[in-house]
Amino acid sequence: MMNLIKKKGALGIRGHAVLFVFISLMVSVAADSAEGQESYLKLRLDLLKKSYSKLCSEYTNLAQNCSVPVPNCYECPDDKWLLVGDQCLLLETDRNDWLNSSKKCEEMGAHLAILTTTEQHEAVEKEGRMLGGLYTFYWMGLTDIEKEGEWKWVDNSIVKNTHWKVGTSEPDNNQSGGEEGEDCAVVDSYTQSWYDVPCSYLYPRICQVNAKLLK
Ligand SMILES: [Ca+2]
Ligand SMILES: [Ca+2]
Repeated sequence: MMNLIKKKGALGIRGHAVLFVFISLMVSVAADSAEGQESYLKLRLDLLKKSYSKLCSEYTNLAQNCSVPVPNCYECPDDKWLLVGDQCLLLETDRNDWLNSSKKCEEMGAHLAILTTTEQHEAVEKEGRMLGGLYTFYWMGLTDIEKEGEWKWVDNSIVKNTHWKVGTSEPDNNQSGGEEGEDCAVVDSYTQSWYDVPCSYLYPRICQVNAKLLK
């Protein structure tokens, strides 16, 4: 028991150390030149992430001796990815049709995004607004290409909570883009709304992969 208390104390000190590093970071950034800030921030961020991973790992190990529930700690493949819950999302801005977008995600060991939560949509909006650019629509892993009107995610799961654009007839399988209609879905990152569009259109994409559980 004493060992446990000692370990808890040690963790608290480390927590304060991380806070101190964070405050130092903020002060240093204010004093730095604009040119040096980006590389400096990146370096400090890398260090903080390493500290976070280490603390998470230690905390999880410590919690195994206690009866309290502990949130799991996750990490994404690299800094480009957004950690949302236990998933990693990546908004890629080069434009491709749906099939090639799907392949490009697969080449990374990922898949086109399966957006099922409010938290994921909010993360996409935040990142989409930060990226800006001309195209706010991003491919998701959602299609009704096998059977018209039966929308499925790329893992073959049926869509439960939909975010189709409110106040319109989306998904409308509109044929103005071709007789094949609209069998692939995009999310408008700015409004978090879904639209069906022709699969041949060129859009940026969102890839998704399971986050790695830190142990
Ligand atoms: Ca359709
Ligand atoms: Ca449509």
